[in-house]
Amino acid sequence: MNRPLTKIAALLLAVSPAVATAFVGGTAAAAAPHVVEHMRLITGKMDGKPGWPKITNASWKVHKGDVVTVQLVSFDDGTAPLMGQYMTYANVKGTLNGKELVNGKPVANVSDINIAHTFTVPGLGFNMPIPVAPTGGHVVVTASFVASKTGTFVWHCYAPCGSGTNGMAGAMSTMGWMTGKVTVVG
Ligand SMILES: [Cu+2]
Repeated sequence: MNRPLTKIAALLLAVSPAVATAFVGGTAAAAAPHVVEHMRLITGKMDGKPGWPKITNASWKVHKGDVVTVQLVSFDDGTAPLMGQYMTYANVKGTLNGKELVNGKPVANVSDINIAHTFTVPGLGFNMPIPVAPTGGHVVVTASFVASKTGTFVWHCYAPCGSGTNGMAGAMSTMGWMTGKVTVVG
């Protein structure tokens, strides 16, 4: 019986070390898989729909237990300071060390006046404030979290970057622009 088991284990190891360890009941705990999600935030001018800033990929899927690093490159040079109850999203929340990297520099918050957007996943307690990019340039924001539970979690931008009287319509309320889904599977 040993031989076939070894063969299957080797095959599983090639596919997924974590699964193989679980299957074989290995003594050494496998390191949590680390995945990187690359996102781009482009302006309405860039995507041909003025007034409609957009985050791509708006939806992605990870596995429970993954250490997920979100790397968002924003080209938006316009600010949209947070208002009222949403001002709390100027603070970084739910990341591995309580911070995010802005162009490689660790910060725990972004001053409200410099906020352009947020990438917020309330169901996972995760929030990345996105500062304004320099005109004609970009800003790179990076933060990591552990996908601790399964489910489909809608993310929102809480900066009023859309249209309408309070900036919460248009892109802000349209799936694929300033809202999307993070799916965590078992
Ligand atoms: Cu936004």
